[in-house]
Amino acid sequence: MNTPLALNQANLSRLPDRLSRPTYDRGRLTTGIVHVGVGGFHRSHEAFYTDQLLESNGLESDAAAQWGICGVGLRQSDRKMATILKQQDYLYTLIVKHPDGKIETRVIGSIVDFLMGCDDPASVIDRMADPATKIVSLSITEGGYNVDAETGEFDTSNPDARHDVDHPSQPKLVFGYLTAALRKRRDGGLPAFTVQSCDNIQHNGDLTRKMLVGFARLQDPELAAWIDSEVRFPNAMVDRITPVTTDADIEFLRTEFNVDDQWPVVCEPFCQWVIEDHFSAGRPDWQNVDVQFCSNVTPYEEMKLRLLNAGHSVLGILGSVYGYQTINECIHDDLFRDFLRQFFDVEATPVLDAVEGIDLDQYKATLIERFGNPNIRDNLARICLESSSKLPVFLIPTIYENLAKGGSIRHAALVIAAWCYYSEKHADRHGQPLDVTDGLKESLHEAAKATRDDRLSFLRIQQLFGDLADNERFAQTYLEMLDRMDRTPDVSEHMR
Ligand code: CS2
Repeated sequence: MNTPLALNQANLSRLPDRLSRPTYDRGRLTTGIVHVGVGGFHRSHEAFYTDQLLESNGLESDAAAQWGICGVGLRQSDRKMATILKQQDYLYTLIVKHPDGKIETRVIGSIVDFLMGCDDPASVIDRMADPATKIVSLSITEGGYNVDAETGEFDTSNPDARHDVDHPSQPKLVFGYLTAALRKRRDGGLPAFTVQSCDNIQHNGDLTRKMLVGFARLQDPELAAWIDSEVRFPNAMVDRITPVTTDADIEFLRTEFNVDDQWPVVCEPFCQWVIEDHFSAGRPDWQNVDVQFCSNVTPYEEMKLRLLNAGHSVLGILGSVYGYQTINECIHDDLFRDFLRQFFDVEATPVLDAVEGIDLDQYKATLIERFGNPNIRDNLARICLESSSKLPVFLIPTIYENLAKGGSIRHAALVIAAWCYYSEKHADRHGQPLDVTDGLKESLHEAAKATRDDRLSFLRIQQLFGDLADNERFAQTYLEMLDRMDRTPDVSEHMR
């Protein structure tokens, strides 16, 4: 075999024809979008949609060419992405894997630059403040919003937040960057950009506004008021399952296409983005490539968070303790699949608002099909990553609403009891160690260990569960599940 062709701009025209690639002139693109948090998800979603748009309009006008994306990493952990993308002229391959084995591949060209905030904060602030920038979008994970779990306000106890208040030009958190850039824009008489959250959080735009204004107020109340009135924060629901890239994916591109892409992205065919149409300074014509715009995204968000994401967590925790590795493995076990469907039907759906134009039965059936895609092999370790930021958003609201309405809570209670086991043992039921990554790993572990003497200690972690421990019905059901887990950690016994 020939030496693989490095993926970069100069080699684009030498790629095999079977590998789809940008035919638009990337050299004409300017940065209209600055995106903080370039991981797999951004590259399979916003960058994908934007690439589709650029491809579909062929850059016939200068207006179309204004929507290139500049990626931003704020931390050292973004270094690998920065280095690889730069080497590849910001090109990468999207590998879309269908359940029947069909694979579609495309080189995505919408990212045109990348900046590292920890190397040079001014370069990021200046780029955000540049008149060409119209949107700053974020995928910074549920935990990145710096919410004080007790008050729901901006968490001022975070040392990085305190640092940022006193060092406006050397920020560490995204809110420090946004504030510094918006200050420059206001002082320069420029309009504000839109801040577009792409994270799995209910009312992600409203939350971003609250956190950003909350931070800015600590620094400069007048600026905070300007941000509050000038910046638009559209709420949005984002969806595409994007597992972690493996060496086999890199190898696949080498053998299939003789191309050397150091960090391709794998994803499922399904893709959805529903956005409230409020933008401060214009937006790409994403509606031309199937992005949905609406006036109120709440029902879509709720449906996705409480079915898809909660469903992932249900399988993630139970499956990890059972000893499974991937979501599709769980779905191919009838017991797990039926348990998930029951959780959907009996606990999640009864407390969901109807979504106009969506048949929930169909949506749930599609989710089970998507989860079962044997070629996606989404790792349970990815799903369980930072569960302490996820469950309060994905699962706990469903429990509270069922308690208020007298609905079922048994499935959710088992998941929490299994999470307690997982947090104590960091191992599956056979004693095989599990790779647990969670900002609260230590406190979860301590609280889970303490259940030996104080059965409710885990459930009393208030920042996760609120006052669930004081709810008699919930506490009773949870204790029953905990006793069962003590009898045997074989969760399948408790799922029947
Ligand atoms: C997952 C999500 O992280 C998780 O827990 O549920 O990453 C999920 O795959 C995406 O939201 C799908 O759109």
